[in-house]
Amino acid sequence: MYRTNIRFKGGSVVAGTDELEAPLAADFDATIAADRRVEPRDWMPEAYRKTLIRQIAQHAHSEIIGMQPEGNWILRAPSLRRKTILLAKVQDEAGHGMYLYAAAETLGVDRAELTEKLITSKQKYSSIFNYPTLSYADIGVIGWLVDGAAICNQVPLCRCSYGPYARAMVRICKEESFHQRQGYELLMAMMRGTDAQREMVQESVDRWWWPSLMMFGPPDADSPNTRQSMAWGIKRHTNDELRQRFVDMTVPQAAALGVTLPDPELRWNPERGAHDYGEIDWDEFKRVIAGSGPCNAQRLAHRRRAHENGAWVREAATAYAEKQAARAREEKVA
Ligand code: BYC
Repeated sequence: MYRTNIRFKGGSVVAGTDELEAPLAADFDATIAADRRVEPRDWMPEAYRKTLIRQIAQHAHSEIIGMQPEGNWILRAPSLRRKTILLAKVQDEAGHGMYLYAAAETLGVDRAELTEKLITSKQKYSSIFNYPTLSYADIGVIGWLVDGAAICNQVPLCRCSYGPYARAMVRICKEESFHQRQGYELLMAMMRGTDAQREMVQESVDRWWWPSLMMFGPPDADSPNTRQSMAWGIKRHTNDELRQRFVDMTVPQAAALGVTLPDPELRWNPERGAHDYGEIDWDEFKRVIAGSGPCNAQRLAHRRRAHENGAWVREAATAYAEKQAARAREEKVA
């Protein structure tokens, strides 16, 4: 049973709970407290289900929209080897989207419904994919920084309290790690190349660094969902904790690569045992997630077009399924 009228506060049942459902709610609380997984057939509070649908759908949409900036370079990748690598990566992102839509469907929503919400801007996707890919170095930098940020954010989701999401994340994280390494390898090759190639890498890092930090979401003080999502074991760390982990992980990688991260305030703080970094432009983040980033309109128009162009495939698949079902019924009668 998915739906309930039980009212929850901070993960616990409060007055007004239907007496029949109270034991189910207590079971749910016990599952979360013992750090066990909640499965699709288990009872769950409506707010938990809604939070998961929101996050998993947004995650799935990000994977699908995320194919566009990289897809932009498939035809222009400089060698057959680089083209096949990029093709495989973009195809992996499509796969991630499919695992995630399938995980969302276990919560009682339909993928078609989620796609409709994406193309009508009722659901979000990651801010990062609203920036353009202007040079081939962007392909390496997306692998290194964007997939790197994704890994920091997503590895803890392998321990998410909702089973289907956690299991989907295990495979996704393995593939994302591979993506990050291919990005770093691409950048190392460019850094060993000409001055022009090195400049191209630096220029790309300058454009992607701050948007990569924004991927982790608003600062903890302005994150309306974190507290409850952590109480439910959906999120395991706050946005700022993960952002800090990413900065600390990336600084030595940048040094090994020979690029400068575009933040004059970035330095090691021995007292905190972590890097301090400059102020993120949260107005830019708000603009981008509100739909006014550099590529929002283009990304959604492209996705809408692809959906419309795919209508005949959906119709044909539905007709085929109906035909198969009718045939199966006839065989049963005979
Ligand atoms: N972009 O209370 P908060 C990938 C929204 S795919 C847009 O902190 P929450 C890849 C947030 O939704 C990367 N919106 O929220 C693919 C909320 O608005 P709503 C995608 C953002 O959910 C292809 C509001 O701001 N990864 O890596 O607790 C190629 C307040 O935020 C963003 C995931 O989706 C943002 N960056 O925490 C390469 C990971 N940040 O929904 C790579 C799964 C926040 O209330 N998701 N918002 O209207 C998460 O871990 C969490 O949802 C977030 C946000 C940390 C992103």
